[in-house]
Amino acid sequence: MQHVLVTGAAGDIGRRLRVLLKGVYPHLRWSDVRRPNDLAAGEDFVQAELADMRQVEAAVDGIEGIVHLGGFSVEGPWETILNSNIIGCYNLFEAARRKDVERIVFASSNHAVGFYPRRRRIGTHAPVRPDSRYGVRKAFGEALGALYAFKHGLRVTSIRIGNIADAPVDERRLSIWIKPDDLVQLIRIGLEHPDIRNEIFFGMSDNVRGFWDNEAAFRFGYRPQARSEDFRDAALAAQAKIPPDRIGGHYQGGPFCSDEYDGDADPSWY
Ligand code: 15L
Repeated sequence: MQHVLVTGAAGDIGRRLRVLLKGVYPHLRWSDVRRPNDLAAGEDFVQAELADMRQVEAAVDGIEGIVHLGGFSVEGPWETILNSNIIGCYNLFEAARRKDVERIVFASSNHAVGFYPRRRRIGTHAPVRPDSRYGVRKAFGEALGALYAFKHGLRVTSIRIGNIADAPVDERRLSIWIKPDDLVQLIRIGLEHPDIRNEIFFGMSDNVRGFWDNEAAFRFGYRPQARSEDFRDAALAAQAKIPPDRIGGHYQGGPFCSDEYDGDADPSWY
């Protein structure tokens, strides 16, 4: 793997990867709708609006592997999700096909399955249960991944990222936290492992409270180095200051589930 494009370069994960992927691949290209303000001289950057197919094609030209972080990274109005995330994600996969890109690592999210209760441990065979329009767009990206893998021969890895941060910041994050270095390990499996066709991994570190069975990632050699439990006391102390949330506290997706919630079911049924 020589030529790698990372979209969403100006976002939080993009900024972290600009440090952590340095020197890992001979040619790294970064892309975003706006130029990161700390771009170093000599860094290859292509400005691209994901909703514009011609700009996306220019960004992927000459690239072998893509890490697709781009798009709106939390819940948002439908028009925003539709343009930058649904149309944008389609453009990215379709441009990759047209330009003979070999691999895509798609940054999916825990919010594609956020409406599973925390007490249930799920694997990647559980049907999606998005908790937001944002979660729906992540499920859509995973579906595109399967289409382009099986119909067009791309090698696709979707990583359902929990919460990337230097440390888990509350009780829910003790279950879903991923240290940036562990995410790099998963990304590298997606870009390099010879047996990838279309895989879904959970993006979490070694978390004893994890909601997910990450068997697929382990099968491909993932060995997370960080343990969320090392931060337990601070995370639980922070949790004690957060007001209780009947719906968000029940489901894996937390506040993404309670936001705009007007269901009338007793959440304990699900
Ligand atoms: C996500 O997918 C978001 O991008 C991030 O901002 C966090 O909210 C994270 O999920 C989370 O669930 O903590």
